[in-house]
Amino acid sequence: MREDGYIGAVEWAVAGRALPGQRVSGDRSVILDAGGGSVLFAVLDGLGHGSAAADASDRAAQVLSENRAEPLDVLIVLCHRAMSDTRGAAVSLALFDTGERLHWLGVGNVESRIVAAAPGKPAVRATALLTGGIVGYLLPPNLQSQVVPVRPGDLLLMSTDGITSDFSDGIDLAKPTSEITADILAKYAKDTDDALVLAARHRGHSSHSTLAHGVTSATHTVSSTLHGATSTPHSGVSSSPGPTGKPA
Ligand SMILES: [Mn+2]
Repeated sequence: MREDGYIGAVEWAVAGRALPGQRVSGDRSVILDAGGGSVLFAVLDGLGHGSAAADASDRAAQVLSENRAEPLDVLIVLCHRAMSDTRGAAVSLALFDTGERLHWLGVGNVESRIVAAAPGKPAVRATALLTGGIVGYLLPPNLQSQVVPVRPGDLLLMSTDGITSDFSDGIDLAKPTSEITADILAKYAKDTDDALVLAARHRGHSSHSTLAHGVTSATHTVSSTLHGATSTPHSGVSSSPGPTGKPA
């Protein structure tokens, strides 16, 4: 599966595929014009794989589409309520606003990061703080989105755990996002799970694109605490999703 396009000044692309041997992937992406010049991206990984996982992801995609102007924490709660009779899913949201900021919030093991030009080779400038849990089954008690400044050309990458975590090493930022996502899928998809990667970058607002942001934004490391919960929701699924936290 490959898709790409533009919404306003934001260029995006997605590449994904089902677990080898399966027809249906439980991984989904959602790309929405959220109004007022902002663009909302979501990457969803329905628990497990196959059609039941896809049902969970489809439900979340529908809720996001119907409520796209709501704040990110509200969107997670709305998805959670609507998905209570599904397997549940990992859900990560990222919103480019009109002020060259990115808002992001994730529950479960979908990674989001910003890759930016740096001396030598591109570097990961920020990583979304993920909270453990499963949307539709168990939400962490405090959902709070983070805000990171983005400069024109910075690349947002969101990936399900069917993509190995070290994929950002060899990225060529000069390439279109459609080539970047296709390359990542080809080189870093695991044989044991559905896989999906989304890339997006803000091309800048014409009148503001020369404004420089400091490179001092906090670089958050992925931390997956469930705030005290140590149960193992759903069979075999760790409540502390690390790089290998959630089995296929
Ligand atoms: Mn997965």
